[in-house]
Amino acid sequence: MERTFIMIKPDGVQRKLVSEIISRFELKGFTLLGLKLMSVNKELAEEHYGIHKERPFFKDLVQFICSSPVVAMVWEGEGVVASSRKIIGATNPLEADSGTIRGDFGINVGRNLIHGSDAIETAKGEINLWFNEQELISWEPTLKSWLC
Ligand code: FUP
Repeated sequence: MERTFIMIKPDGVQRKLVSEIISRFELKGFTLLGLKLMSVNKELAEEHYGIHKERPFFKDLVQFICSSPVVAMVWEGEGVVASSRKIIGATNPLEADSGTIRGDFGINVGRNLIHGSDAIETAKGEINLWFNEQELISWEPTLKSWLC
């Protein structure tokens, strides 16, 4: 089953949006496999955003991600990678549609609240980077009627 890595960034945690954000993934029907509040060190932030290391915003981005706690999560479900990107909205919150997390709560591209993997392969790498196996629980709802 498809999985994705989602991180609520320091601005999302500081603005008390954790429950709001989690509920959007839950209500869509995805399954939470792993969740932790954590401080991010420079090494992890640089690795996670390695693809952007030549970009002018890289240093600020890494500093920001390390500045206060984030909530790291793994969600599972059919089409969860692409669907999460829709739930999250465009990178620039001013361009993100209303109804998306960034569109509803954000203004600044550097403070866009949340990260979600952009492809299935990327998700695999990010999940391995942020979680070890013991931190993830594979489970299926047994009360299927809840989903009907
Ligand atoms: P996304 O996949 O939507 O998170 O966007 P990107 O991978 O393109 O960008 C990663 C992060 O870099 C964004 F979440 C915020 C930051 N960023 C900036 O600070 N300035 C920019 O111009 C572009 C991205």
